[in-house]
Amino acid sequence: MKILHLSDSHIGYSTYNKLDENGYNQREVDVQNAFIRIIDFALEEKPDLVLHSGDLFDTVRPTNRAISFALEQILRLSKAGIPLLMIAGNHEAPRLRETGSVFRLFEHLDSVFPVYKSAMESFKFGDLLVHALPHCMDKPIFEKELKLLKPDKKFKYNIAMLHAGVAGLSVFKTGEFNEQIAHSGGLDKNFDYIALGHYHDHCEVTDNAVYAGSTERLDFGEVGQEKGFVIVDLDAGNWEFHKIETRGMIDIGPIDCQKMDSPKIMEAIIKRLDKVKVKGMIIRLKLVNIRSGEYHLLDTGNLKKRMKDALHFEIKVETTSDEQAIAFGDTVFDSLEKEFAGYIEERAVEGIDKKKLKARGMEYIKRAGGEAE
Ligand SMILES: [Mn+2]
Repeated sequence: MKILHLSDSHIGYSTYNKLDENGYNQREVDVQNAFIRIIDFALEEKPDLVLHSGDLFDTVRPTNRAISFALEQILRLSKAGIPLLMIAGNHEAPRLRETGSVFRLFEHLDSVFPVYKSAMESFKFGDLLVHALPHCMDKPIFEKELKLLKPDKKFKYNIAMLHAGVAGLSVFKTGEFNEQIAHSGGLDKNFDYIALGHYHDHCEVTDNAVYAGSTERLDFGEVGQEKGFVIVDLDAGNWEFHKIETRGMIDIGPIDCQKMDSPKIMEAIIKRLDKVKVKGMIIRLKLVNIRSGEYHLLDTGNLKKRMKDALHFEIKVETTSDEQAIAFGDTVFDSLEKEFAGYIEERAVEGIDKKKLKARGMEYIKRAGGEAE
């Protein structure tokens, strides 16, 4: 039996300002193309089952375009008679019950099995039993359901699937506010395979537990990571990662500017930029220990011109005292928390306790975080 395991496709994700020839956000299209490549592979290789370990969509309420794209691609699998079992991840799990889950739509398709109800469900595929645990909002429920992930000896093969961070000798997590963490000791060694989702860097966590990784790079934290999916051969008892083609992302530097004036810094930057391929790439240049006076003297117009064929170019500056991100073409903001804290700091609000206002604001930001549009 052959299983195709993929995860964290984040359909609907978009960033930067570049549009493709049809007027769609280029990164949104890139994310879609990565998904199409994997469905193409599935149709060609015809695995017995496809597993998607969560975060099929980037948000709780995907756009109509994101939903129709996913539907179209999943229908291709369904029509080919290749079963798809998918669990909801933290990105598509609604915090409020009345929001409902977009996964419900997929219940109407033949041989598509969406799992999204904060409970473990198991599914038979011939000799194989798959125990699927979607993301659960409540930690106690997650922990209770996690304990139900046990192989059933009546079946020749058992697979577990979950969307969570794993903590053990190493820790695999994203730091998102609503993530769930499983202890690696709690993952049963007797499963033939544990299909993990959530952590975006493909890796083997224990002998039998594997993160497929995300199918495209969603931010510079994923620079240098290979993207793709895993083919599991249950009869042979092994698995193999298949890399797919994705858009290039380069992190240049850091260039230490401590002992340089602006002409010297410019020279160092151009030397580095000349060495990289620019066309269609996502590029970040890091400057550290730069005095803000020197930074403002840099000929950024020249840099912008040099990098005009890049899909995105930004300069990340770490001045000697604080850190700020500066982008060309796009505006790059810090996290909402940081932006808000900075705003409160620099405003004098008469008659109001700044500390209290900051604490209250942070609370609202945290609360709103789970229902991001
Ligand atoms: Mn994810």
